[in-house]
Amino acid sequence: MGIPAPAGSEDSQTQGNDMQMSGMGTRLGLGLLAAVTSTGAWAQTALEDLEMRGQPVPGGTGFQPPVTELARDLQWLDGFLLIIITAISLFVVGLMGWVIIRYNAKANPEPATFTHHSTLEVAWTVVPIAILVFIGAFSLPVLFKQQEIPEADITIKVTGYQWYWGYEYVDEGFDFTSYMIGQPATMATADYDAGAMDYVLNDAMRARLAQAGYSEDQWLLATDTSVVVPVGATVVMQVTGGDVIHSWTIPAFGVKQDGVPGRLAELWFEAEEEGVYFGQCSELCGMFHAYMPITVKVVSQEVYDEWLVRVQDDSSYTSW
Ligand SMILES: [Cu+2]
Repeated sequence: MGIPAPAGSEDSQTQGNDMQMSGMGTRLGLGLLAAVTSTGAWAQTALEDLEMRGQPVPGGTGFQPPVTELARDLQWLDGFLLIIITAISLFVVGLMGWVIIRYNAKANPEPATFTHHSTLEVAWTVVPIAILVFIGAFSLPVLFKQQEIPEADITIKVTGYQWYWGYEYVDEGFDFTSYMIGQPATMATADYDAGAMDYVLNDAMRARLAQAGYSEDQWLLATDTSVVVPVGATVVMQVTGGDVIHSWTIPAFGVKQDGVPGRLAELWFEAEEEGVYFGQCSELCGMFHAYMPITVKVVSQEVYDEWLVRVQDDSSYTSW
């Protein structure tokens, strides 16, 4: 049973493909140019040209724009619950107001003497149960969708350490660590010579961020290496902890999972748009808990394939 396509949808589809094609052409051109000017910089250039999408914005109060079905579901559920909560709050406040005005000692000097009202008591038990069952009918499917882990295209094991992340591409058989830019492990002697200090944002640190393709806006979010995944792929992350409990999350993907030492938990996502997405460790794990952010780069399949080859061939290829 197909839903009839709205008129004109085919046109916009074609237009969309054209735009995609020309975008790919430009990228291919840039890639070739980069390959000619600097051997081996293709994947890196493609990775650095990505749009910064999943990050906090000044004055932002809501959610980050969702890029997975899970995140869209979560945000929809949040709005849905807000409506129910608002209605209940207004009802309770109204009820209290009515009692205060109508039944105070002055307005109602002769109080009633009854102490029970069976119909009312049944109602205030049954109605909240009905509301909870109604909410559950919408929230449980969202929960199950997160927790039923699908067949993976890519499996990545992530381990939280004090205070950085370790990633292992399980099927490809390679692993790497990921530190916040500004953490001592990411700083070279040249950076210190230029005036950089650990965990301090100054001009030298701005230069260090720029060198990795970031700006001041990504300070405390950008990492030296990132998780790279192709757009549209089903990615399963196996989350654990190497010392204490950490928590891996990307808000724009609608995923968050505690990494508990000795246990292997799973989460999954299917990112729909290319870009750079950030998250932060979300379980208080010690002194530098605030300095172990997460960077995920969602790229085209071609860029991902290229990146895979480079990262496996060249162990010194660590900046991405
Ligand atoms: Cu942590």
